[in-house]
Amino acid sequence: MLHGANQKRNVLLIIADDAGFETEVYNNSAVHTPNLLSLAKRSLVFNNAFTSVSSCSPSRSSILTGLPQHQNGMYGLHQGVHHFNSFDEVQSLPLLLNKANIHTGIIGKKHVGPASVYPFDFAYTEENNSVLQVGRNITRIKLLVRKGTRKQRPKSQQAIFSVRGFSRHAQMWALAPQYGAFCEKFGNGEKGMGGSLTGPSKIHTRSSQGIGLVLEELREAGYDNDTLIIYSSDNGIPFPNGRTNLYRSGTAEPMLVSSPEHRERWGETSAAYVSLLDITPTVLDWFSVPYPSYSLPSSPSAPVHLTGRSLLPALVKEPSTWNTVFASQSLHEVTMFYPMRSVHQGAYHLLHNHHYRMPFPLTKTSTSKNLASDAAYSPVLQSLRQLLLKWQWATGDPWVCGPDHVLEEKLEPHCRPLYNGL
Ligand SMILES: [Ca+2]
Repeated sequence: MLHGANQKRNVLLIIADDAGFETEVYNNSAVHTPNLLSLAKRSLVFNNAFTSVSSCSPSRSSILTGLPQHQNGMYGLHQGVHHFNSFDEVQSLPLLLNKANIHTGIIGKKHVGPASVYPFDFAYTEENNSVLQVGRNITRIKLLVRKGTRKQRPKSQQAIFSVRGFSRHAQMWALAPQYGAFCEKFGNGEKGMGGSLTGPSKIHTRSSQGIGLVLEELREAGYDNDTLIIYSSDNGIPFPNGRTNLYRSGTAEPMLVSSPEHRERWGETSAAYVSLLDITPTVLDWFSVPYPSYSLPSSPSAPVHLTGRSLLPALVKEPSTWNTVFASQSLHEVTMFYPMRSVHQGAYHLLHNHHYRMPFPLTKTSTSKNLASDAAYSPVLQSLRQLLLKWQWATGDPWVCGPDHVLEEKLEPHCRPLYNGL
């Protein structure tokens, strides 16, 4: 996409933590989210948006690199003694924007590393502040946005402000401790467990209030007509069948994209299948920054390229062929190892559990009927398997040969049998 060299453009990326569809934008009448609804009226609202991984740090790294977790290296949660990190050589979105002389900022939950891969010029995150203040205190968030947007910068520079706050899960526990430390009692059938919407709806209403404050700051700073705004979440809601599985309930995300330069479809909905892997290519397209050509040492034979796409064309015309998204999950915390890969194409969803012989306690029910053993769907199954394998090879997936084979990269990458009797 072309634009004049002196034209200023900005991006505001709002990632609500563990958010679902409990908003008026998605026709939930039990919660009051007027500011989000107002943003939706000048956005294209996607009804089939998916995260590529249903876990905080892996998802945030995928959003900020355009690479699935198995390719960027953030296999699990970043914090704590296990400190999962993206590979040192990964060319992330903030890194590419910095190189292009575009000012970047982040407010709220960051939860990715190392710092050298995710450099932000303006950062108020859990790394240097209380996450309660920068991720949940909406007044503090508003003041930080004011500070960031009004900071004097050379005219040639543009800005991306990634407000990644509005953390929800701890609030959920705090507001409803009777559900248990991990909300494991929510909706379990016991009296009082899951009947009330009061606690969760308070959180969504407060998120919407925060978004209203942030957008007001943007207007006050004069960025109203040159800012691309993207609203989404990082993973499924933190309830059973939500976060940490690759079923639709764990991966479907709200997604609003608002561009002042593309008003053709404001207030409309899109049925196109889109992924959080599309955010990096979308922002690069908005700024006309090309993606570099390089390889990662972890997978020298698979040159790094973005498998997502820019969403900007969808803001003008409904895409007719966007019907496929991929997902890849390996770990949440280090002990929660459930390697899965999936491809979702139209009505069909192939979910390949690499450790399918292990117990899988993360989800109690599937919302779909399992057609894998139905001979009538064998051609569909084969086609999806091939599609998924092709994506795994293209993205340098170290798990591509599992569980019965191991990937050997010497000379030509290939799968060698483990002879493990499985
Ligand atoms: Ca999260």
